[in-house]
Amino acid sequence: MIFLKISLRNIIYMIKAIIFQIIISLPLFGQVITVKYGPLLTEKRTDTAMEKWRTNRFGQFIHWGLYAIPGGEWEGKIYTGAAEWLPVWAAIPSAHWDSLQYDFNPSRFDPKKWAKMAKHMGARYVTITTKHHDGFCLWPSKFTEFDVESTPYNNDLLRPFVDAYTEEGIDVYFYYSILDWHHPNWRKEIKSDSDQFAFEQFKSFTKNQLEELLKLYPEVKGFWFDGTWDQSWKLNGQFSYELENYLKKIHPGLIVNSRMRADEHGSRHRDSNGRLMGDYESGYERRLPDTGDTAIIQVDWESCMTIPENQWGFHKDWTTSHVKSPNELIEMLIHSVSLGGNFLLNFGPKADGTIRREEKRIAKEIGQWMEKYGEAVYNCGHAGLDKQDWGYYTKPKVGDNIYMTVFNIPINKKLKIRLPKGEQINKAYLLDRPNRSLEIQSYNKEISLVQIKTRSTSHPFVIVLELKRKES
Ligand code: LM5
Repeated sequence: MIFLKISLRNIIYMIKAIIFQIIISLPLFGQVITVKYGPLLTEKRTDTAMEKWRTNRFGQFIHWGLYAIPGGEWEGKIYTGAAEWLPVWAAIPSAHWDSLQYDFNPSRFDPKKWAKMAKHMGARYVTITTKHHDGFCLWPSKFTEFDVESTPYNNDLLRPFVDAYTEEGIDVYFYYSILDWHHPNWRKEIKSDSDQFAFEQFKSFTKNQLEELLKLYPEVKGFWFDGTWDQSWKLNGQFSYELENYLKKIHPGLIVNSRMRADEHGSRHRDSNGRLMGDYESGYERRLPDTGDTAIIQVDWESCMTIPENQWGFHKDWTTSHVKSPNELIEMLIHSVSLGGNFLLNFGPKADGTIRREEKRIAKEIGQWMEKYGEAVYNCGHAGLDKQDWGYYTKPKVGDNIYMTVFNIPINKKLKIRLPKGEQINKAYLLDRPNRSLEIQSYNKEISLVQIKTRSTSHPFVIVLELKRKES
């Protein structure tokens, strides 16, 4: 008995000691680390260029390059991994892969058609791969021969592309991968002085190309950097800081994603103190923040999404994964907007310059929806209300209305709303039927119910909610 008592006491003592240890070490977690090469700016940007980025909300991503030629197939074998990573999946030597440039001849490339399609889809910006991991450049670059100029096409693709989209009023952004499987001086890791020397050359090459892009296409609104996860780049936090600073100096208003940056301690996206670097968080690749993660609204962010599970560049076989439906994609768009983010939907054009039938159909269906309900997307953000199971709230930057985009119609046709204290519903109506008010029921002090009639379940729809302060 005595033995048991002592050991129980000992256990309690040990637990107390552990708790004490945790408590005294807590300030350590909150300790501020000195960071010299962190964010250029610690607040959200408030300039007009960034405001425009925020109002756009819906963008088109385009992955186009040599990988569109094999389209995921090499020597008779289909590789189900991402088409733009094919040289890795099929272990293709760089020289062999690079020779694809002699087959690159997109004779049916008509950027005006692309731009019209994007416009009809409702995209307000476009982000195109100027250089992906394989190093092939879609523009005629002075700094490499591995570019569109050295293909049978022998023409600048980017100039007519920028013109066509600009003509449609769509903002143009450039995707640029730092990582480079082609360049002799690129290094994944710095292991020796000679690696260090090579990488210094590579850094100049990178800076030169970016400067060249800004000079050739001054309309561009920003860069979407990728391929920055390797040790070599993480060791160069100061360089990425200075590069961001420099690019913004020579091109005022330039918008840069968080993926570009590391601080001098190698911390990426966010510095060692958790502060966002770059102008918006771009870590949401093929995923979205949870609907409950409302803390994300403190920063600008964007999610980029593929239509199949994981294909960015053109892949000829779309049967090996779930291909998202227009409604699923619309839901992801609204989900993003409801948390104050942008949604960048990817397209992978074919090697001949045309867009595959499935993507055209999806773009068209999303466009028909956007035509009707885009009001709930553009210039909208988080509404500050608790999410309910029927769908998502979004709120425009100007005005007091709130939009409810309904994806799931409850069996009782009553849409539950939990209002903040002191608020009540003034009116609710369908966005496409503004003259007919919907019936509101009060369930209790906080919860109201919007009664809807039968409505086709084939497409999500939008209800406008007008709130007013309760008279006290
Ligand atoms: C992302 C993060 C760490 C390792 C691998 C990946 C996969 N993603 C990519 O390499 C490229 N980013 C996408 C936007 C697309 O370009 C894809 O190829």
